[in-house]
Amino acid sequence: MSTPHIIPKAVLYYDARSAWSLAVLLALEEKGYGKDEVDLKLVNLSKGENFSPTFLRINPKGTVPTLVVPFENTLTPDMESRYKAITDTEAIIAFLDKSRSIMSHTHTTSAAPAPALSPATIELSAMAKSIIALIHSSPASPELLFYFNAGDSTTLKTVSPSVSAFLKGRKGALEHYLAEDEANEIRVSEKTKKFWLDKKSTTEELLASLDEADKSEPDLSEGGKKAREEYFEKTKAAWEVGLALVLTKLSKELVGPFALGEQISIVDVHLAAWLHELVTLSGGDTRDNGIAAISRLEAHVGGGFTLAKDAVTAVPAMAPRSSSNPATPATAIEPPKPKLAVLWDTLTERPSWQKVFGVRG
Ligand SMILES: N[C@@H](CCC(=O)N[C@@H](CS)C(=O)NCC(=O)O)C(=O)O
Repeated sequence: MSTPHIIPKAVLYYDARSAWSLAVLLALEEKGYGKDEVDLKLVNLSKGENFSPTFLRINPKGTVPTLVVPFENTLTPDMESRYKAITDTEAIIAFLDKSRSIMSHTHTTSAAPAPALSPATIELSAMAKSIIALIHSSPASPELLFYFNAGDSTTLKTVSPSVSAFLKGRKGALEHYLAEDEANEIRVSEKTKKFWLDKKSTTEELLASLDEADKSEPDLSEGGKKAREEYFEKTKAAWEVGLALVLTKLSKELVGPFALGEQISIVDVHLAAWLHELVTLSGGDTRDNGIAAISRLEAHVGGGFTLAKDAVTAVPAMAPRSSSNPATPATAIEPPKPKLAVLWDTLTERPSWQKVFGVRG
């Protein structure tokens, strides 16, 4: 009797509050992966689970998303490691794109189509690389924009509880791991210990900048006043300076209606997750239409920031029937919109968006 051939599954470590994790979930949907192909494992960042010794053995950077994939043709017991971890969103999405195609015989029950999401020409590939690099650059970081997301005291009161709770959860976890190490309950390398100490000090710095965030201006101590001013300055630098430049550059690079033109590509799954996060941080909603979502984002960036309204879309409108025009719909030109508004409307219509972010109402 032959032993059943068990093929190990890929494992995606993710957090549903992490923008880049959601980009990978969108990619899984767009590529038509079945539930039997990838196991999803939650790593709760707000509880510092990404710093656990177990997770750091998988990804020493302690970041999600992380995709652990079995090596091909290495299902022999003598292999030291039969898995490899892909720890970068761009590489994970590229891997998922290549691993499921019409030609591939994967162990799947999914009959969904497997469209190629990577651009086919050199020119489009270069454009894809450039946009992906732009939205993964430091000034575009969803984490930075989450940490520094209030330019006045009223907004600070609203946003600081969730930011503080997140940071306190991380700090607690780091202290716990460091204490376990101190008590010799766990054995970790000097490198890991240093990693924890560095993360703890940056977390504490961020927490200090939110010190007294719940107090009204007149009740602040001198230190509290200074910390608040600095926090507002950092928010301004992040949104009004850094992100504004990224958004302006991005909207010049977009083709429309998708990032690279008429067809969805890998760029769009990165963009969808990133844009969704920015609009959410700006107080917008998944159910907003493109113009509403992007207007919220523009207002939240501050300093009178606006994007060029350079996307002209034609909507079909029924023209009166006549002998020269039997039934052909005429087209009406809508007022020009920012390209990002068109992209938002295009992405929110997709089943992948609705599955990952919730159905549009
Ligand atoms: N360059 C990495 C960044 C991933 C990343 O920073 N992920 C965030 C969540 S969106 C994270 O895991 N942060 C945890 C931490 O830095 O402690 C990528 O593109 O995959």
